[in-house]
Amino acid sequence: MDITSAPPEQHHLTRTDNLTTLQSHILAEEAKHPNSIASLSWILSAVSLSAKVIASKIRRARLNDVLGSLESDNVQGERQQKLDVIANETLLRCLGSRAGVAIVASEENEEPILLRTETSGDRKYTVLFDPLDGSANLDACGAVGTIFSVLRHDRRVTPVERSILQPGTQQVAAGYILYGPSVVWVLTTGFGVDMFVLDPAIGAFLKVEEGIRIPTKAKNYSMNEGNRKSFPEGYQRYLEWAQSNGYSSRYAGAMVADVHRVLLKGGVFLYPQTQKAPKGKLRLMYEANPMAMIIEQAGGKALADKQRILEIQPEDLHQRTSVIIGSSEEVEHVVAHL
Ligand code: AHM
Ligand code: MG
Repeated sequence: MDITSAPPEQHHLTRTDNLTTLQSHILAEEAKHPNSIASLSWILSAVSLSAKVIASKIRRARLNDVLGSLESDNVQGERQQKLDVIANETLLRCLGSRAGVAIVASEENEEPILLRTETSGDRKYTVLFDPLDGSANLDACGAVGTIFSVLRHDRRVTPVERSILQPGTQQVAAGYILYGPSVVWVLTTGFGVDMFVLDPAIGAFLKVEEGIRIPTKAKNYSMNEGNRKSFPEGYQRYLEWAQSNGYSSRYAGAMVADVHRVLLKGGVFLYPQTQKAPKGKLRLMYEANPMAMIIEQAGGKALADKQRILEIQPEDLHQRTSVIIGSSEEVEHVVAHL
């Protein structure tokens, strides 16, 4: 959009022509939450700051020699990339200073970090995140992302760690940042889904689309077919059916990139149970739940086999789940074969 090039009489500014930063959008969203206070805005602004820092570190990763893995595994038993640790620390440092954050929990930390307790009348939140999803793509300059979920902190629940274990329906906000050819932020606070792109020239996320609706159908599926032989039979039947019906396969190997494509173009993203990951590979609380909230808010569906992901009662912070996320008709096609 170049509002300087057209002569004034040709300007017909509509609402989406206006320049809206993420910051001003967040403030407007907060006003829609009757019981929220400014702390939610401050939390989202901390995530925004983290995203800018992480984006710039990723861009310079090869130059600064921070590609490749460390000699350590994370709590999931997965080899950590150097940038996993850098992204995690960035989020912890940015969120740590915000008074509205009671607890942070990350894929990279076994235990949640208790920052401060709530005093009465002072609402606080728990922020969960996967700091760098799909980080195995980094060495090959592939897309990666950050996924986050915000829950209300209920100080009446003890022990405090248990207060985190809320179903996805309780999320106050959820989103992801995709570090691809451009840096894209997709956000919901429960009133639809909006999209922002980082303008590196001014260092701000600008709104490019609001009220995104996922196409109801599209002949695309996104899954790691290398695992096909160890999928439960229903998923194997679905693949047979899709391949006999002219479906295309698209798989980036980073959930953020794959779900983003499904959100904009339609289709279905799947990660079923496999022999190696009998409960599924993806984490419920900071991968599946935020993505499920976004896709549902955009009019799609998000299931774990036949159960709605957002209704699963978590028993463990790092619990895994199978995932079927996408266009409502495409999710139904999968379920019909289970
Ligand atoms: P990560 O959070 O450790 O990066 O793992 C999650 C990633 C997802 O982004 C992606 O969908 C999936 O793992 C890819 O797994 P696979 O290599 O088994 O296809
Ligand atoms: Mg991940």
